[in-house]
Amino acid sequence: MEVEAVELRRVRVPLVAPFRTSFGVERERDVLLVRVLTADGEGWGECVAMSEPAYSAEYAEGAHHVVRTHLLPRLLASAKDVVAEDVAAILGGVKGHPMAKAAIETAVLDAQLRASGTPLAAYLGGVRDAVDAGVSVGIASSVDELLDVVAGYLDDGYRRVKLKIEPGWDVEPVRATRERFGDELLLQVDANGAYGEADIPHLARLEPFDLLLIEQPFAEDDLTAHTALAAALVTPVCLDESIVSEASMRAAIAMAACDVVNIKAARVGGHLEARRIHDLCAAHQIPVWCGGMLETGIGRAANVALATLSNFTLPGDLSASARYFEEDLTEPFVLDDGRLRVPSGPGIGVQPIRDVLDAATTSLETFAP
Ligand code: OSB
Ligand code: MG
Repeated sequence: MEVEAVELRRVRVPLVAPFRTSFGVERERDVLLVRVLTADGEGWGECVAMSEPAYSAEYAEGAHHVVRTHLLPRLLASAKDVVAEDVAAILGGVKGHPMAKAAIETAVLDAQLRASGTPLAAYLGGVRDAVDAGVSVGIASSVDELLDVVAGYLDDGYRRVKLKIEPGWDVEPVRATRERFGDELLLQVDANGAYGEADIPHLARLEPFDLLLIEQPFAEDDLTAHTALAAALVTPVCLDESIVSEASMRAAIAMAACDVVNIKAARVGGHLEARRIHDLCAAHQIPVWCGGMLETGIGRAANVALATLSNFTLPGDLSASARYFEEDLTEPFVLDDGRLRVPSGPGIGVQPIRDVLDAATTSLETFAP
């Protein structure tokens, strides 16, 4: 496939409500979109890096810079004949920046799959046409407020609830949620690395609440603490930030640092590496689920396609567009009996709505080989 041009577009989309985690508050999404243009058409990728380097080292402005200055020149030097399967190698001279690289790989893959008429889910080897929708619930200002928010999501039909936790907001909100909504609720928590190994006895106080998992309690680079927690608890330990590649997944398995994995394609450099991690986990009987980064419909479509792979056996952080935005950049994803339908069109299977996209755009640059 020949790449004729690449557009970099920044968009700003307000969230319907602030999203508070142990690492900060997000009020809007500042998103970098990559659009690859070829003779046959186009392809889209969403860079999920957030405005601050607080979830991981990447952030929107930095990702924009590294894409413009270091990644696109490499891609465009190979523009005459590029396929998605080669993008990681083409960009490999640049260390790190998986979210920036993933946005480019996805845009190339989308263009390639649109040209061949192949849906992304089919290309990846997906086995379902709808995926269970879970919802990630931010830290609230009171337990009563949290319970109201969770009740609203359960009325919407969400099949699983994840509570964001941090020291001072953990046992009480979890206990209250379990007591109010009962034993049947699929409930899990995510600390985004807010605890230390010394907190293991405290985290053990979550054991009575029958959580599906505890996600990333400790720092990204602290696998040994996760190993210690996994050995101490019955509740499964899940890694998010720590898994940045297939190699880091192998290390986590060798160290018995997790029982479950949250796979985000963007965190590991793209869908191809994400599929290798999925396959490795399947071979080790480690269930996985699809995480999210408050994506617009463009990134959401790509996430939903990934979640169709067979070992994605737990509900993902895959919510309807309305959970995030008043107006999404694409036709909204909606809940259908607590599930999201997998787009059936070629590539990611969704298209930005031109007027909405233009109204949200804060900058636009075009690059040619
Ligand atoms: O840790 O899973 C996370 C959002 C932004 C950054 C990190 C995380 C999250 C979420 C929300 O939990 C997932 C979503 O609904 O997109
Ligand atoms: Mg997480």
